[in-house]
Amino acid sequence: MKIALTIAGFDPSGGAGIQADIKTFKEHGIYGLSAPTAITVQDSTGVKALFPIQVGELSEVISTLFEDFDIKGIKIGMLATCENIRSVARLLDAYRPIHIVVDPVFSSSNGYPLLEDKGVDLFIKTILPLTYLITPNILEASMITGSPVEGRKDMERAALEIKGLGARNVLVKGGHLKGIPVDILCGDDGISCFEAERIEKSPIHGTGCVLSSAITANLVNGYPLKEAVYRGREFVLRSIRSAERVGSKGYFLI
Ligand code: PXL
Repeated sequence: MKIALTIAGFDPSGGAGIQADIKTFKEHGIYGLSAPTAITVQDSTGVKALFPIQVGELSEVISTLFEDFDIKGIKIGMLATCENIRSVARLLDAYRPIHIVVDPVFSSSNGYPLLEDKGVDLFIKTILPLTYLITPNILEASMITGSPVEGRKDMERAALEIKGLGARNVLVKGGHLKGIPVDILCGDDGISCFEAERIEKSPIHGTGCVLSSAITANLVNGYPLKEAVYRGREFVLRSIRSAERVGSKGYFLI
């Protein structure tokens, strides 16, 4: 059985975070392990509060899993604190799994901060250079590069710049821009564009988590990067199509 690990936040509504990742791994035939970085309090309208896990607890969970399981891929989502970032970077450096896919989660869809203030700079210095693939949306890409990302040309420039900061491959997601959703992949052989139809299901929660864990699963299943990204995006589109308003008030949940 192939095994992947998610290091991310716990979303009790199940649309994002480690539960979305585990469900996605399972749908790809992958056995999923998880290390929670924080407990969020949220319902279908978004995040209300965040309680980070103690850093010692997080590192003990991760190192215990690494000692036992043959982990072929890791998806990293919300890290919540600088201490968690330092600890995860140290552990990744020590164990060096092959596929590290990072969704740089800085805030929730409803605007709640999911990483403490100084975390972005530390993330850029420590986690980003360890990643095989990083998957920022336009807001995250602009926070990483320090300049606005407002169209396709900006996305290409940001992708190249983030690769220059040490990420092996970069997928800048353009879903928040108007028009046909385009994602830009910058890898060793240059830039590729992925286009898709827009499915009107809004507001929706969890798409970023599902995309990064689906790509992780595809890489673990042996697909080369572009194919893994293509299949990951198709999986998210199918998930969006079948998403429902599970709660009584807010988001469509995947
Ligand atoms: O979509 C960002 C995100 C990631 N991880 C967890 C979340 C959220 C947004 O709410 O709760 C656990």
